[in-house]
Amino acid sequence: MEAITYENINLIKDKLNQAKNIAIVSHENPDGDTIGSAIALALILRKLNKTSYLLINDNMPEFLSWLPSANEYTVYEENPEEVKKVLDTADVLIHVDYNSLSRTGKMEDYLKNFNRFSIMIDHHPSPDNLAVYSFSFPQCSSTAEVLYNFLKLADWTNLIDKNIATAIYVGIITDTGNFTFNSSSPALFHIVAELLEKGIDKDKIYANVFYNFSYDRMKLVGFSLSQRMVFWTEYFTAFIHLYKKDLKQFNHQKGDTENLVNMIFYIRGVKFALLLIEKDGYIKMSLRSRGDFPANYVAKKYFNGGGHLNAAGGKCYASMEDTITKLKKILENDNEIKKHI
Ligand SMILES: [Mn+2]
Repeated sequence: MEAITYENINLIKDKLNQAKNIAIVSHENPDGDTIGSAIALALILRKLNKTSYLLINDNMPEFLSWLPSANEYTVYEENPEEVKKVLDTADVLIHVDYNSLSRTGKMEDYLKNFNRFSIMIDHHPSPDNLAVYSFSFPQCSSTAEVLYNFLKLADWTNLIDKNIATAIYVGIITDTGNFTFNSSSPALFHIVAELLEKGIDKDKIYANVFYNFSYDRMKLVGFSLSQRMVFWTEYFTAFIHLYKKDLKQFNHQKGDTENLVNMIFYIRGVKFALLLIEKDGYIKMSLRSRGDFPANYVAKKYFNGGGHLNAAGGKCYASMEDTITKLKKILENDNEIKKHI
């Protein structure tokens, strides 16, 4: 995988210009960044007279479905044959907001066999070698920010219209909790200024994305905070643990637990926050931290995962109770962690 730079951008542009069909893939369990960035890229490429296809493993949550072209995704779980057909005829494959094919769900095997031109646009650390060229910046807030920089490098920002700017903005605000984390670079705000100049309605976008709970979801949040949250003050650590039966009780829909983990930081003094969700045979974990507490270290060393310093994910192949016991032992005993609490 070779990095896309000022030196080779014209070669990349030539490759894209020669292509007819371009497949753009978002990661599974999609968030606003992978969807917003992929849609923005698809719309840019259409302006360059390319046929661009949006592919994904599974359906997107409701809070993103209002985005322009969101309904154009071909969803592998619904229509695997169509996804295969697109990949068979695509001249170029673009991976958006992931750096490991394991993030593409059941599409992984088909993507693995793709042997034509490919690009990865992403901001996660430690990328796999999954494309011919990569545009990868772990220091960026979001893939949406990385994509904007790619468009700038390619001299294509003039193609950004209000819809494209809206999609990019959604990626930025969803990956930064509306500028509450991972978003301190002046460069990011210069980009936001550019997007505002393209005519985005930032308040309406905020409302579409964040004021979008179902009644059931709001009640699940209340239940999680009042019945399923534990604060270990001595470790500056708090977590929410949800059982399958809890999700069922509140008629859980995809995306309903999104951002729940970040609400824990409303508590004064929390440095490390976790969301534990019971799945078949394992506990799915979202780990968040503040300051220099390394959430990714805990995820990687103990919970089969990884991620950014302040935002990571993992899995524990144990019961809820054993997962919680393991977590407590880590906080008690790990010397790297003890430095931070
Ligand atoms: Mn992202």
